[in-house]
Amino acid sequence: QKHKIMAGNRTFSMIKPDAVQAGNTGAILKMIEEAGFRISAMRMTKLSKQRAGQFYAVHKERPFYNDLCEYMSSGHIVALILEKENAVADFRKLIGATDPAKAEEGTIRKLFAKSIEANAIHGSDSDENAEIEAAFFFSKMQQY
Ligand code: RTP
Ligand code: MG
Repeated sequence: QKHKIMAGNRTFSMIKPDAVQAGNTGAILKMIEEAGFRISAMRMTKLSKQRAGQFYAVHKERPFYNDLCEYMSSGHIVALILEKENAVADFRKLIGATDPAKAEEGTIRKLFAKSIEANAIHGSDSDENAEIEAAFFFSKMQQY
């Protein structure tokens, strides 16, 4: 059904190749739903290295950029649009720190990440980026 999408009430996420490969997709989706997020769009796909590079273009000058693009195109990913009040901040809290060694107990990265790079899941870092990233994977018609 159609309903109003309000800025600030949604985020974009991606279950990354290490987590999909390890068979943790279902467990991660369960944690996301139990934390009160509604899945409003979901798609399993695979990124080419070039497309991974576009998604993470903000990091193109960073030393880890090439490795990151190789890794993000190494297998299937699951793209998600998630709805909840205060979605961006609450979701970053649910996934935990980038480096799983620094992630809090009970966070998705603490439970499922393999390393600072293969860290199981992505979460948008601002409302603006959530909209840009959602549009990267889903047409407007797929966003409800
Ligand atoms: P994300 O964008 O994927 O949600 O992760 P994040 O905000 O927590 O971390 P960010 O700084 O945006 O980095 C993006 C992704 O790059 C990989 N990374 N590798 N080898 C390294 O030192 C390193 N640092 C970051 C991770 O996959 C990270 O999530
Ligand atoms: Mg980031």
